[in-house]
Amino acid sequence: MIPRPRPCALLPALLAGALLLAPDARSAEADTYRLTIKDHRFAPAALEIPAGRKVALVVGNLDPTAEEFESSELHRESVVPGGAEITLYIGPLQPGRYRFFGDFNRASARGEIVAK
Ligand SMILES: [Cu+2]
Repeated sequence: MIPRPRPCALLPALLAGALLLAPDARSAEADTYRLTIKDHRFAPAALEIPAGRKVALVVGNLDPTAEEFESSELHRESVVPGGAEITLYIGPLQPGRYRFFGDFNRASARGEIVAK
């Protein structure tokens, strides 16, 4: 049995915040980096981005089922519907590794942002 995806209680507040911030967050200067979800895994599992810069992170979900991109270290939690993609803005980050996972498939969907 696959448990029905259930977003964390925090999600509505985060979504509301994202909507309020959306116009301001669409910075034309942010470079874009991509993550893909397929078979409940993230690719690449380690994504390198420049430290000290805000970047756009496009998360595309090739699976037919929804996934939730979640990272307490990046303070992000967003549902990615099946067959869809979302754009998150992260950074500027200190150099380091920031883990993330798919909250609906925690066993397989894991990765990290490597800021250099
Ligand atoms: Cu979650």
